[in-house]
Amino acid sequence: MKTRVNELLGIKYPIIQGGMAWVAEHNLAAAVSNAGGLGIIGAGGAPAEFVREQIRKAKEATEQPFGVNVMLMNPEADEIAKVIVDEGVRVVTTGAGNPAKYMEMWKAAGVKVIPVIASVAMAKMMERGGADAVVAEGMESGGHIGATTTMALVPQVADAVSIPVIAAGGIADGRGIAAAFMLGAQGVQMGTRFVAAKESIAHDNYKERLIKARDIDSEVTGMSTGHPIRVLRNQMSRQYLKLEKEGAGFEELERLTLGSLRKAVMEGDVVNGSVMAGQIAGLVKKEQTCKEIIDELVSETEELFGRGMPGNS
Ligand code: TUI
Repeated sequence: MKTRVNELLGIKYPIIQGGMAWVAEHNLAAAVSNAGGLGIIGAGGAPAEFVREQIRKAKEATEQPFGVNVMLMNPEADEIAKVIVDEGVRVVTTGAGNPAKYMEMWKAAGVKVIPVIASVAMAKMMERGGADAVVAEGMESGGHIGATTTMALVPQVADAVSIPVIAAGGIADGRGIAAAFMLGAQGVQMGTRFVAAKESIAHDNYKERLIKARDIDSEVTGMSTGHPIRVLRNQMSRQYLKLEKEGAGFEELERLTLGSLRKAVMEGDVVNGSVMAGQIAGLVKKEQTCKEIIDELVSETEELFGRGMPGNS
């Protein structure tokens, strides 16, 4: 399972773990990297110094490359961007915005830059700005999403840029990976499946809710505010959608969700918290170690491709 992405990042398999706020901390990132993928520390809304500690802990736990995801709405994004350079992080992914203003600094420091994008226009802009690859993230993903599906987005992005395209959104097994390759991707990024990993610090209630989820349990809140967020349906999402339908303003809706991801991930409040997960949650059936997950993904994908596997030609 070798593509340009393995080479670019110095990893065994072109499988990247999503940079999920609260969930993607150093334990998960190190476990994914030790299993041959690329683990990512999700900075989410965390302060820069907290991110620095996470990076240091991950370095102690793995010799393999790992990355940091910068959620660009974080008020400390500028400081986090510098911490990444200071600490010698090899790979950065970005989400929920345009990372153009950090690109020069990261490139000069030799950091591989992989923006997460949800449109062809953004992918082209990132390539022009010097990105090493892009993650094309479809609206099947959990959390903050764009408007296009993975099936439609990935081939259009693959045609529009010459840097490697990493597919994300709705992928949780070897069939998804094989499909992504067929669409022109050279790697995949997966979040939801890794939330249920043994090494994931997500509360047991969160993991159980995810494992119990059916195909139709996914919902998008915030369509009206310009911040659409995909979650698993619960009391919080119902309340949110009700208020949204009644024409509630941005501020009131923001108040409702303030700290709600933390509440679900850390405290296990899967009733009043935001249980962010992708549409593929229904496919996630059990808790496994990152190594078990990655070994299974690789054998499933290789089974599907046989000797026609990318990189084996
Ligand atoms: O970033 C994500 N997913 C996220 S971030 C997040 S943290 C959060 N928590 C609570 C409320 C709000 C956010 C949870 N999930 N995915 C990557 C992604 N980036 N998807 C879409 C985009 C994106 C959107 C707009 C990328 C670029 C962009 O550009 C806008 C611009 O500046 O032109």
